[in-house]
Amino acid sequence: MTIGPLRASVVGRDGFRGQNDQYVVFAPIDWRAMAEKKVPQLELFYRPTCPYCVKVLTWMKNEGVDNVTLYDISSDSEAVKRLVAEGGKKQVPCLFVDGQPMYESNDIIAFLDKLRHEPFDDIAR
Ligand SMILES: N[C@@H](CCC(=O)N[C@@H](CS)C(=O)NCC(=O)O)C(=O)O
Repeated sequence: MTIGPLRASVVGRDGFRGQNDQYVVFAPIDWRAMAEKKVPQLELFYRPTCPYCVKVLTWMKNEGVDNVTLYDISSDSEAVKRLVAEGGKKQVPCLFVDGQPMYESNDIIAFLDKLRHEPFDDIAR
């Protein structure tokens, strides 16, 4: 299918820029769905004195990862309640990914690292 003439400035992975500014499309691209899938809600429960938490937070700072909402459970009793109720235990660090708990610091770092390079739905959790 060829749509044109269109002055396409963005070329997606399912199409390419054809001649005379035509945009050749192989399949409709649901950009909104793709964008929504790529941005899960990220919440990190931590304690400032926990070395595993410091490891995750330091990695995030060094890598410029700033799309995670932070909850310090040493000063936020509501966060503790939520961590235990929804996560199942009080251990930190814990990353909630769209409400799903992930507890191991190495897993959290690996997940956040992968999320920067791949669409959310492509990541095996
Ligand atoms: N293997 C875990 C260890 C996490 C851990 O031991 N966290 C401690 C704090 S440093 C904890 O939350 N312990 C349970 C508790 O304090 O109730 C990781 O790497 O994330």
